[in-house]
Amino acid sequence: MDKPIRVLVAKPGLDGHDRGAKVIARAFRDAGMEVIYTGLRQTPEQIVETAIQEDVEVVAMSILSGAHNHLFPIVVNMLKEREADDILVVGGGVIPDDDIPGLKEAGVAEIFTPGTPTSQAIEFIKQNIKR
Ligand code: B12
Repeated sequence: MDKPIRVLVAKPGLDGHDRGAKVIARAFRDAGMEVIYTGLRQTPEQIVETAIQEDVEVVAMSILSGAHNHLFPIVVNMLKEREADDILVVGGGVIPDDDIPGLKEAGVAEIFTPGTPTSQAIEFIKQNIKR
């Protein structure tokens, strides 16, 4: 049997919007993934360090604060610097459609906005992790 997919659900930024992160963490767990949730108010440095220490295959970031154009590229670039860019980075939260192409260009594999069924994110991860 395939080993379970290890995912870090991460909540960067100073805001307290953690419902989406918790919903997504539960959905990933129910789908058989091993999920580590960082908790609120993590810096990009903390997220990257945890991702490497925990040997995850996916970093799944939830951002509702409006700081997505700032935070996603920092995490993607730090993973590159640490030679951990085999980790798939996906994201979700309140992110305007117009910002999504730029985030993908910056290295975020996919963005899941409010109303998207969690099954879509699960399927995307299964299809796109690098094994
Ligand atoms: C509930 C809520 C709050 C609650 C948060 C409670 C909590 N513990 O989470 C409270 C009342 C605390 C709050 C406060 C504030 N909020 Co508020 N809040 C909301 C609201 C109404 C709903 C968010 C929510 O919980 N949705 C339910 C969850 C389940 O959905 P979700 O997070 O979107 O997640 C889904 C998807 O997006 C996706 N997803 C999310 N993350 C991820 C990650 C991955 C990897 C994947 C795959 C998918 C995924 O999957 C989830 C399930 O479908 C939104 C507006 C909105 N309609 O979204 C505003 C909103 C996010 N808040 C906003 C603001 C401005 C604030 C305040 C700054 C207001 C103020 N002036 O005080 C404060 C900040 C306080 C603080 N210190 O954080 C703004 C943000 C603006 C922006 N982004 O530009 C919003 C968008 C409202 C608005 N339209 O202006 N808020």
